[in-house]
Amino acid sequence: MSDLAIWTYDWVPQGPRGFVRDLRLRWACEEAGLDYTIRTIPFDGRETNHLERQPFGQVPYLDDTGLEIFESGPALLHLASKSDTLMPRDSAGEAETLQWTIAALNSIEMVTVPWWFLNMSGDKDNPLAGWMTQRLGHIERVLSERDWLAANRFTVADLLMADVLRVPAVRAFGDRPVTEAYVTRATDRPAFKKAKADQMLLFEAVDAKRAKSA
Ligand SMILES: N[C@@H](CCC(=O)N[C@@H](CS)C(=O)NCC(=O)O)C(=O)O
Repeated sequence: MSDLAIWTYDWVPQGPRGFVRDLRLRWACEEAGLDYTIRTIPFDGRETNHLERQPFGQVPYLDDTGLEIFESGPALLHLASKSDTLMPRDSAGEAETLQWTIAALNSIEMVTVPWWFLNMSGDKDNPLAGWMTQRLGHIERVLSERDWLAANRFTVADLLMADVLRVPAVRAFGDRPVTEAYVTRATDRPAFKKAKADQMLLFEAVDAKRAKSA
């Protein structure tokens, strides 16, 4: 058994399957060839059943031999510290990777997530639409000049940015062919495919168990 444990829910409904953020950490481990195990907490009671490990009642969190980290961003950076596959070791490459990793969270996901919530609520005049168009337009421009965000190669910054941008509603919002090609390029990677398939299998196994005992 590995000393690296990725914690997630034991089950989620169909909707979020393939998008629960433990996938980010699985993907990073797969890219870096790091051994890991998946540990779960009950989905039922999630609001309060693991607050001592994730103060917002969310997943994922990482346990590396007793070192516990919540929030997918720092957990990814911790994994990246273990492998130059995810993070270049030269200072310019590292700085560039860090800046785009934080940009994925703080300049893109900070817009896409609230926009998505309002969109889900059925508001046809989503007040964040203009902000989305502006931020995603900038990403389209940046990606038209390069295949990957930092250091001329795939890094943890691309893993995070692609995971933020691959949300179906975000992909369907406007027409950005360069970003679409980027998301496809990232999610065609075998490490992503394995991470996603494994997440789906975990939840499907619980469905099957529940169906049997019903
Ligand atoms: N900023 C957090 C967000 C985590 C998050 O939104 N997790 C979702 C699953 S992908 C969750 O636990 N949702 C349940 C909830 O918020 O109650 C991170 O990146 O780790």
